[in-house]
Amino acid sequence: MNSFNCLLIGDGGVGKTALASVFTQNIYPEERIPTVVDFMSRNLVHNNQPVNLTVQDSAGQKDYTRVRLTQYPACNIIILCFAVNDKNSVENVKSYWLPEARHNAPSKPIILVGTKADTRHDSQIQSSYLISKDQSEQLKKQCGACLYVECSAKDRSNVDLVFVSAIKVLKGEIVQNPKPKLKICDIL
Ligand SMILES: Nc1nc2c(ncn2[C@@H]2O[C@H](COP(=O)(O)OP(=O)(O)O)[C@@H](O)[C@H]2O)c(=O)[nH]1
Ligand SMILES: [Mg+2]
Repeated sequence: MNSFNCLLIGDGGVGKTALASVFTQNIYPEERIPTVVDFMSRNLVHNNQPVNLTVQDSAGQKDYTRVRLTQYPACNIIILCFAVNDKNSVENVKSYWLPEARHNAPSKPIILVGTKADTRHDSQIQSSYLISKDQSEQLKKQCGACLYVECSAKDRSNVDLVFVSAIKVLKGEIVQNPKPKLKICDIL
């Protein structure tokens, strides 16, 4: 069986744990459960072949950087998350997460994920900020990410797409973006 390991990174509160939990257990945690390190796994069938995908959840807080850095070597692919309604989390993609990922896993593929996509249409939540589709595509190019996927753990939209896309990238079914448009020295 093919076994792959993906690492979720991104600011605390963007919904990494909710994404991993919905994908592996179909449970959406309403409350934030602070994570340090967690592993979840799911078996699925891809192109008629069984695949085991381990999802490494990580702590977004900078206090846990040392713990998080130990998680990079085991992963095959990085899922870099921001929340579509959280400008800080978007800015931190370039200023913090991409440099950390590129330093600790220089050649591993990255999928850029915009979480909480439900906030685009939820009239109960008045988001003062929402990243535009153009801005997120631009960010994808700047990160050298192979894909941008927007999802919502809350309404379960595109959750499987995030992880199936990771499997497709790892199996060579999606061509990786050869070079990031921004060099690390431009980002720092
Ligand atoms: N509206 C919305 N809220 C979400 C979504 N995913 C997570 N949240 C909420 O955002 C908060 C932080 O989620 P969590 O998964 O703990 O974030 P993490 O710190 O990145 O692991 C929690 O209150 C979740 O219920 C989502 O898809 N949509
Ligand atoms: Mg968490």
